[in-house]
Amino acid sequence: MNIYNCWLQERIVKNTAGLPLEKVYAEKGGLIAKQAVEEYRRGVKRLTGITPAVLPVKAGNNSKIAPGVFLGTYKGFEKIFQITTNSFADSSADNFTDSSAVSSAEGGFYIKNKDGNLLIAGYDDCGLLYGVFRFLMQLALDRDGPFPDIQEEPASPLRIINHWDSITGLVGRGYAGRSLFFENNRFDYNKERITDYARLLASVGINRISISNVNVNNAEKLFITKQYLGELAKIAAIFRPFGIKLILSVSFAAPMSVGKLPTADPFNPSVITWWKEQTDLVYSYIPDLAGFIVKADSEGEPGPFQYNRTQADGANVLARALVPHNGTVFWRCFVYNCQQDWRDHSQDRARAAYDHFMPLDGSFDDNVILQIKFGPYDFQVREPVAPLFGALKKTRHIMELQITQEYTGHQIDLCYLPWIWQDIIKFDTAYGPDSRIMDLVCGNKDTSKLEGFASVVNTGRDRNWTGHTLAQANLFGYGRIIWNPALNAEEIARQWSDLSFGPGPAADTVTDLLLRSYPAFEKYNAPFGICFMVTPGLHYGPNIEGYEFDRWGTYHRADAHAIGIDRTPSGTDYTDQYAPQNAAVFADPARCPENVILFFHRLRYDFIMKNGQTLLQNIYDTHFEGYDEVEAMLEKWKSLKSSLKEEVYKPVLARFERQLKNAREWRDQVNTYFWRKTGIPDKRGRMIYD
Ligand code: GCV
Repeated sequence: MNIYNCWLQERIVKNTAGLPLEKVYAEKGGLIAKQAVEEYRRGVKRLTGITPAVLPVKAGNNSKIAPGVFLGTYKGFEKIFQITTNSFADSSADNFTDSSAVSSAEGGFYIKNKDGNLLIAGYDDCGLLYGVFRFLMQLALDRDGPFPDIQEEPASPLRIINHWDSITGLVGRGYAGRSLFFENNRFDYNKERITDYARLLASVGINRISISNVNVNNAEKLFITKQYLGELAKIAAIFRPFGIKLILSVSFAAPMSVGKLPTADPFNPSVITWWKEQTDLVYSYIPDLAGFIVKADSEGEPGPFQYNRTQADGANVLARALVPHNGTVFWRCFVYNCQQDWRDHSQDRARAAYDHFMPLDGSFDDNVILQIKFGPYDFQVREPVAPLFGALKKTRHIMELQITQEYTGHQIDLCYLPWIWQDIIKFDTAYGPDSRIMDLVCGNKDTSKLEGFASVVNTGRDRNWTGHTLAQANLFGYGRIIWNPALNAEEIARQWSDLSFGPGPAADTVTDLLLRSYPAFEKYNAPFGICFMVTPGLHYGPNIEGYEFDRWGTYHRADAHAIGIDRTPSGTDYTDQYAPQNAAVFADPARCPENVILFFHRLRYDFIMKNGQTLLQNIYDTHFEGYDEVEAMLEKWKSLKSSLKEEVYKPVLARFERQLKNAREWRDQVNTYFWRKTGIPDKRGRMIYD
């Protein structure tokens, strides 16, 4: 494994299917189609050593020419090979109007064996690019036997990466070195590396990217001005051939901070005009910009509340400025009171997103997309799925995930996230039939307004991109699972390990480690969905009462007898934000899924759980087990010493060693905390410190 190449390793494979790889016949196409041909050429060279000759596809009969791989479009191949693509959605079904909305047929492709040739066809140029990457993935997996026919369409039209990078070079919640794009208060990047990054992202289907933080600081506020737009246009140009469009983070108060107006009130005529003119300027530099992302009225970022306007009023003023350019506003729903008084039990932060946004369903313009964190809090190791999903009927929206491991181990601890994403994606919102998140995202866009996913990414300037080399699996897994939510975490782990290490015993071991990592992490972390027992600010390592008397609204309120917040109708009634069937399940401790039981209930420590043990005993047991599992994972990694290069083996070993220390702190601090509170010992007499 070469740590830089991630899942696009150079490795000679067998081509047992005997594919005619040497000749590639390419239909004439635009920028992205040309990139697809280039990716074919590079990829085949990387996997076989062959440099394919690129030849044009001729109209009419191609049967007399030497067999080869044909790259083109459904339309083109319909004529040349009489292949009908009825099974694919018709382009006329695309009734969206803005550049960020795409019908799921867009990006679709097929790979088909035909008379000794291999055809790779895209519904559009992006589809061709994805088809080429899918073909290369299949080739790299090096399976025996004939090359399979493959046909795919992305489940999620929007597949977004958000960076939280700052122009200083610092990456917000970044654990893989400095920013790929910025350093020292300016744009500073290696063009070749950004091209490689675009390739990696496109190879797993990413089609949108924002490169700077949603907390828009002073210099980044000026990104929408002439001072920086030229630089941004250059970045957009690197991503463009890979089918990835830029999204720009903007500040709601830009009319004041940038435009020097006395107000940012969305109803003020000069504010409306300012946004229009500024947006026109932005698009004169980047005509295919996907739009703006906005964090408003959240954690100190300005927003419409300041002017007694709603979130819809705020979003719509930007949306209207974007309409002439087919742009979209990605408006985040992370709106909550971060100045709460811990003494006040009447407020419940978990309710905030639904309380703010549900009454506005239908008030947002068509080119506004709400970006909603997957859970009601903030990317915790385990949270229920946020109740806005399934409930929103008239407002376009996407789900926000976090690949960067803010609360899941800082890319020091191994924590394979597709494990939790598959649970989220399979969650049934219980609004009628076919109402799992995966059904909603794949569903008819007239009835389901869930259009995809955005995720805060885990990459930086570290040579291996992700700090922990095995955390590459999370970036890969994000792309794969949102492309096809029917894939399970196990298949994805296996694919990533085989592609990265080459199929074989090392890949088997790595797959096993990935799959064990999330359950182990969850066990030694905050128990049963209680959330926020982390070190404040840093968010690594335990601090059981770190947020308990603070302003952030994330309390567990443990005393000598019980822990948790009652979020049922007898408490804050958060459960009522769910569809009735789910509300009933969550409100009933006997039926509530145990991995989130402490999110919904205040329970006594002697509450008996499904395994017949008390809650307290389960807390003790999971924390001992979590630590033991990390110990076993470390040993397993050591077994790979002789089969891996040092640059792969050693840094991961060092991380496992740190993870073990972290798991020990979690185990002992959590267990001691509850032992001190309750005075009830561990039934099995294991060591709990006083
Ligand atoms: C960009 C959490 C993080 C912040 C982040 C915020 C957000 O609170 O700790 O760093 O800020 O989420 O999603 O806006």
